[in-house]
Amino acid sequence: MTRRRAPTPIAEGVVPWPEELAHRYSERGWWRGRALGAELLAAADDNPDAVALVDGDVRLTYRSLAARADALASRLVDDLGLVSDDRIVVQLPNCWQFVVLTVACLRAGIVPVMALPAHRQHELHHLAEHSEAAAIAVPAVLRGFDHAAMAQELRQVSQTLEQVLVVGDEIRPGHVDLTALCAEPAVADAVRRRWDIDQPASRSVAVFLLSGGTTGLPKLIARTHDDYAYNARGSAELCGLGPHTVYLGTLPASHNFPLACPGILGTLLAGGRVVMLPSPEPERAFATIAAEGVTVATAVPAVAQRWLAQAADRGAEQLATLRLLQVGGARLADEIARTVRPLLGCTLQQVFGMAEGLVNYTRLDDPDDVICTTQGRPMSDGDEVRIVDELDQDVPDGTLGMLLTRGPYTPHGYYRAPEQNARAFTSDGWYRSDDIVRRRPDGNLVVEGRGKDMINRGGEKISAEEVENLAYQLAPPVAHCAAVAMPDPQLGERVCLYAVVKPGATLTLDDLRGAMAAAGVAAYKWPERLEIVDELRTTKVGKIDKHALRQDIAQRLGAV
Ligand code: OOB
Repeated sequence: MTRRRAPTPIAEGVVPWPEELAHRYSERGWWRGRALGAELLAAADDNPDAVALVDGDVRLTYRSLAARADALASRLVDDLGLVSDDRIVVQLPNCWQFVVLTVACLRAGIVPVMALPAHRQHELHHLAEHSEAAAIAVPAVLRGFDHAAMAQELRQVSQTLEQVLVVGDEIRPGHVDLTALCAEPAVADAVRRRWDIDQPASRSVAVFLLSGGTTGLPKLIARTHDDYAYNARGSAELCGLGPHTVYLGTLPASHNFPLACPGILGTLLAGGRVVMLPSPEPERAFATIAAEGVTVATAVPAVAQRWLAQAADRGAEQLATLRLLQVGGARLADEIARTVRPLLGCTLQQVFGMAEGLVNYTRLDDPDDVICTTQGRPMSDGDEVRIVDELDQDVPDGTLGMLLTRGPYTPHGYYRAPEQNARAFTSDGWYRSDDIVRRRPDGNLVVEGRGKDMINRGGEKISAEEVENLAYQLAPPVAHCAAVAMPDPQLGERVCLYAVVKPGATLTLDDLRGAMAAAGVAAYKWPERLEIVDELRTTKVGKIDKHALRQDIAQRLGAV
């Protein structure tokens, strides 16, 4: 018998699906009414001795992963005082502890807030405050940066953060050694039974993902057990994952793509093996693919391009087991898509997804034309997609328009964000992705641009508004400014800031970047070029003409 703990399954600030849709999603079997942790444990029961997780020398069987996750869930609650629906900001690199912690949270109904390793005080402070997090999990030191010290500072200024969990060799007094907390329990049965009985409600929040963002700071997307389990399971089925699958994600694990599309969670639900690697650097990735017999890998276009260059230079012998390379997060150029099979010897799958829900995939048996020139079609029959003009009127197939979507794994609003929700969702719950797409007669979507004011730096989404706000706050010489995407051969886009400075003042790119560094802003958001101008031209309605600025910088760079 399952005891439901949460008095109300939907936490305050979370926008639920209307009951009528929820009913339909359950009836169709997309929502199974089970906690995601229970689904993962069921997969573990089917394959207890199979290796579930590999990280360097660490290899955990499904039995061990399940026991450690349940034990960690108990320790988080009993030793650290966390309770169901508490939030924990998770900022870990791709390591085995990330997976054990995520599964533990899913078992205990503690909600991970999926931060990125590149985030710094500025972003993490906001995430911790907005989610009222009780704990944060960080690496001790990563790429020379002392995350434990940063977490300590965050705790000092936070009203809610109590526990700092650290992965690393040296743990400071007052911090918790997460690796020790992930140890196998002496008696696995007892912890297992505890969390089998005491399960989170399936409609409660399983994880908070971060929106790519067009507003000042990232918004939180509450993904429920029902919806996120379907996201991962449906994607795993579509990609043909099974016990034979060896999965390598090269993006940070907390991103929706490597986490659940089908990613780590989809692979585990299918009984496959997940290989954690902290960096997508080609030499090491290729060696890992060879050593572990990786069959499915995920990359953003910028990483895929580096792998293609490596294969062109040195051959692809090490990729003999690789059957599928998923590429998404930003537009992959058709010419590059066409080189994947010849150079890497595997099938390409284009993935056009969003943390807000909807994920489109090209299918494994699609003709080359579809795989190389489209971004695929929705994962589920329950996904509804509309392509509309400025008046929200549907446009015919083949015509460019904005994508609106609704479905069994696309929530109807951001967490605690009524104002943004009024803009980003229609009154009947469709999410406005603001991507400019066209639908081909065969149903596949082609991403042709975007209406939103965002910079997509190799898959890392940067809100132009956030960069502008930071420039105003941190660089006093700035009178007016506009952040725009400048074209880049490696990353697709980088941040360029146009600025008008106050009379007599000066500003250099180094000043600006230095100020952002000092304020603890994640480095991927720092402008990489500064254009000082006399004025910023405006459109007829008085908005800064960003289209003209984008054209201007492309021209200056000789990209058009
Ligand atoms: C993925 O998720 P987010 O939340 O980081 O970013 C979503 C946005 C989309 O709205 C679109 O603007 C862009 O990223 N995008 C693509 C794309 N995939 C994402 N633009 C063009 N072509 C693509 N293939 O990026 C994400 C989430 C799940 C799976 C895959 C990607």
